[in-house]
Amino acid sequence: MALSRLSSSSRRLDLLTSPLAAALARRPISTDTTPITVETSVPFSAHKCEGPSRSVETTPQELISFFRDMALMRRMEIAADSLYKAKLIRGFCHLYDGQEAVAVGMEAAITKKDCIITAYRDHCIFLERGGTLLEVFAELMGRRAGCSKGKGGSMHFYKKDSGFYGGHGIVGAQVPLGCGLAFAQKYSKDENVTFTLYGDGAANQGQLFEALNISCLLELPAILVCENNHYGMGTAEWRAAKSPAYYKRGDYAPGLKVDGMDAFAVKQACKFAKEHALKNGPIILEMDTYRYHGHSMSDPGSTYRTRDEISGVRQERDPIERIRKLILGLDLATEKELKDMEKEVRKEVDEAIAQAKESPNPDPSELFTNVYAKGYGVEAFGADRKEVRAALP
Ligand SMILES: Cc1ncc(C[n+]2csc(CCOP(=O)(O)OP(=O)(O)O)c2C)c(N)n1
Ligand SMILES: [Mg+2]
Repeated sequence: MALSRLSSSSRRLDLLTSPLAAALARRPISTDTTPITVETSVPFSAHKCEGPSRSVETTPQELISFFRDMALMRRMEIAADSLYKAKLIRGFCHLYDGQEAVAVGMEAAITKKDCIITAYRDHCIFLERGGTLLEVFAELMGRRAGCSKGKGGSMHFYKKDSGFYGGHGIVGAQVPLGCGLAFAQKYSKDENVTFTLYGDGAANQGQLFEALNISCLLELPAILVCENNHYGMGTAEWRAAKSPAYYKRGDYAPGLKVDGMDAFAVKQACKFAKEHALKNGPIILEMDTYRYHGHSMSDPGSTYRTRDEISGVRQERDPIERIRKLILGLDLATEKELKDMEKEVRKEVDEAIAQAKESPNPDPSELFTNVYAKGYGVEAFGADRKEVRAALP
């Protein structure tokens, strides 16, 4: 998605700083599709399948787009944190910084005809599916220009025209829905798949196993993606799961454990999973990832884990820093060029926030629209259920 957003200045990165870069200079990096192979950080662990190769094909164009997309996501989430603290965002708000590689790697392996459905940590998935920063910030601030017209807020982002089905606040509830989307894909023989994202906390719910069972029986193109950030609110995975090896928890369903901080490992795993699911049915991908923020804005995130743990992950496994090192190692851009790109991203975010603030609140007449099925009427009662407060047609 980011390439389409690159401004003309960043499209023409100055590449005349190294021999390889000089050779590449005739082609701007953002359109350079020279094949490059990179290795995943660690091998995949596979359950009931042969995992994919660690060698991943990429291009300078993709490397730069991964860097830029993740930098944009990181900045967007940090800006959301500030807006929340300034009380411009209200209600629930769950941030995704740290987990960005899952969003960009997955998108790089699939098309917009493939579906994605997730829980409440949904801002970055929406962006990667082609949503705009304005739609994000306006929705977060409850403004009309938001992707759900300012009526959904942080947990209810959707983009049906590019296969993004939300944005769900009830833990685990999106899993049977995702399997239903895969059922529709198989029924209409359209050769696409559905990626259903859920957390390590959700991974222990009964509905997941029920949905997986029927999906396996029907050989649906359902890919279950457990984003294992190692905590469900303040509960560490080992306190909630007898076996935290989530990629094996499908028992009869194959699974892969993936370094979810490595966008290329994610891309390789998602490509593999798509091919597998179209031929054989469900597969589980466990993405080993980490959230830097607390669970939600009401959680400082430091009472159930140490500051050393958080800073250790930042230093050793950060998904953006990994890509930065690859770009610098391959001499595709200079440190300054990457810093400039980050500055540009920051400006883009600030501009979107300013625009979102200009957008009005939803009209009061919208209070009951998109809530109840049209034409059935609705009555709303007071808390004591005696006094009828509103009766709509
Ligand atoms: C059915 C249900 N139970 C409890 C909650 C409260 N709740 C919200 S998020 C959450 C933890 C989920 O953790 P995990 O699945 O690991 O996802 P993460 O937040 O780490 O992305 C809980 C218990 C809820 N929203 N829905
Ligand atoms: Mg979790």
